Amino acid sequence: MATALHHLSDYDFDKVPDASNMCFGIVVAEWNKEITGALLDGAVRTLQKHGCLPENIHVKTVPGSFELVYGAQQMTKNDGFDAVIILGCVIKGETPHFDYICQGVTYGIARLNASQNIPVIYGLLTTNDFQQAQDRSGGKLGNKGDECAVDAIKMAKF
Ligand code: DLZ
Repeated sequence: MATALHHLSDYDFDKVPDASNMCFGIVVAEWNKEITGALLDGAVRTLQKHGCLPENIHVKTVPGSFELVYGAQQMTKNDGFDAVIILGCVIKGETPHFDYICQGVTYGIARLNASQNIPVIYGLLTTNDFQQAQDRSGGKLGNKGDECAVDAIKMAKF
């Protein structure tokens, strides 16, 4: 989680493996696309910073965060990927809908990680408001997309 003590884009560059022979799938939700587009930019930029070739980054969109589980499951069926990243943003509204979507995605991705051979990295922002989402998608607390890219490379190596 991003806190005053942890900036999402801060990491030790030298501890990240070389990604020049790796291939990644990214599933990104269209809901709150100003935020998810910024998460995607961060993830792609960081993968490339560590040597991943643009043609080895495969991006697919889904309508909303709830569909990220299906999208990730389809991608994990492709042996060519070393890791899959999901990117979404759920912002709390006036009803309990937020809780159901967040729980559904979280359990779904956890289940995929326990049952498939390809690691799935959890890039879901779950925020109380739009400002908190902006702060974590390239704003004052960094970019969750950067963090997910670094984690995807590390897990691919694992
Ligand atoms: C319906 C809905 C709502 C209210 N809010 C969000 C949101 O903040 N972020 C998001 O990614 N998706 C939202 N959705 C859409 C659901 O994730 C899903 O796409 C629909 O319920 C259709 O399955």
